[in-house]
Amino acid sequence: MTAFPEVSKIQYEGPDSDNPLAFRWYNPSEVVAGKTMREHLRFTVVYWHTFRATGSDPFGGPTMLRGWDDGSDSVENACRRARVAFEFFEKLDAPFYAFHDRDVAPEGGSLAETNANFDAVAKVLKEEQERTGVKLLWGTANMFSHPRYMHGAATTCNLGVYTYAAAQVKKALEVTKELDGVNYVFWGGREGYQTLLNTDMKRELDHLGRFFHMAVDYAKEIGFTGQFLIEPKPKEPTKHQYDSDAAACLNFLRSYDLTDHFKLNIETNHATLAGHEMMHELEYAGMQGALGSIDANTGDLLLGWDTDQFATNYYLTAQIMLVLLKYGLSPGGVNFDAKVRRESFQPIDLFYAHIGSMDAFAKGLKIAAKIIEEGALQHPLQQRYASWDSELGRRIEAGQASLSELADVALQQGEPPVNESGRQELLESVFNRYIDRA
Ligand code: XUL
Ligand code: CO
Repeated sequence: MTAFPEVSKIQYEGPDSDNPLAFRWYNPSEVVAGKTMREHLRFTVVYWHTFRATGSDPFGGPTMLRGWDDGSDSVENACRRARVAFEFFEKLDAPFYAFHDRDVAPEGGSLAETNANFDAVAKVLKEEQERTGVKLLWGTANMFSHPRYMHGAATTCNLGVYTYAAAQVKKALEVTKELDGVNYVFWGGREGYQTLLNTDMKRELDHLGRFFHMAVDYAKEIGFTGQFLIEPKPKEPTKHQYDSDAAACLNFLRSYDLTDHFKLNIETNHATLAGHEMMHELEYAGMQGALGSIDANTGDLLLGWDTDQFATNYYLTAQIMLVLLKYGLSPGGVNFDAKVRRESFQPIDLFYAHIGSMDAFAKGLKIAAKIIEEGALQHPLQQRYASWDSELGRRIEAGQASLSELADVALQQGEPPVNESGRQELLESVFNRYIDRA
């Protein structure tokens, strides 16, 4: 059986190629900044958008043509879909994939039946991983779609639901381990609130902290050594998501003594919903040693919600790769948490979308590597802070100076010397020059 008969394995053909089923920039074995592109980028296909999105929206039904999927909730359909997914990963030459428990296997009539369904599909996933060499970047539990989670999962007011969520994460951890998952993600879709009139925020956050500790303990118990990740997002579905941005997540992790066990999975569209640039979120996580992985997508600033589009803008991908080269990404990956538009309903569009974004990230990597190699931004940055490289600057940074001492210096020096220009416009042009050249 082949679901994509018109596609053979996507090859690198170089920037001059007009073939939409070839890479123009992503050349997996090409070495950039000391590593191959494959090692740097660790491209990952998401199961939920690519194999479960139907194209339906609040105004209309499904549009996607997916001939291999009979639309049923049977385990048989789920297994067939899994094999198609691996044909796709293989032809795209994507080294990783990621899933929620409920993307890959259907819920059954009871929790025990649901777990059995998950095991049955996991068996196929394992077989396909072994056949193709494609690996699981991360697993996660969907604790937001089912109505039982309407008040939250790990922050619910309902103990029975909390218990159910715990069982779901336990199982998802077991399956992620069984499939050698490199990470395990928590995105708290329903972990937030709509109004404080009915919400005990402190109690909910305490429960969330306990929940994460139990997950960490259980991972240890079963020997799962993958990295735990939290994915920040500020709003949608709830008005106030607890994990609203990188700073909120890190503050939470620190408050509940979890920083040793968790890093962050930063998503572009979530960053912009939080009113930040992706680069800000990456730098904030990176500077604290907490940059784990990225969900690579983009929003539409004119729409302003979580549109999960494929990123094709070199300016964005180069900015992202600048930070990833600085802090590194492994054990994470460039995970395409992105979906084709409702109008892009043909299976071939899945290839066009991924190829386009893989190329954009590969080009971004080359731009960023050149900027770093030539110190194009580093030298102006060093110069800008040069006054701090003095004896006094060093003493302040080392915590050896006092306000009185600084006041004495200020009295002697008089009006501080005028600083150099910030040169933002010049630096933006420098950035563009590298986009042209890479
Ligand atoms: C939701 C989102 C999720 C997470 C995994 O906005 O990004 O798909 O990536 O639960
Ligand atoms: Co995401």
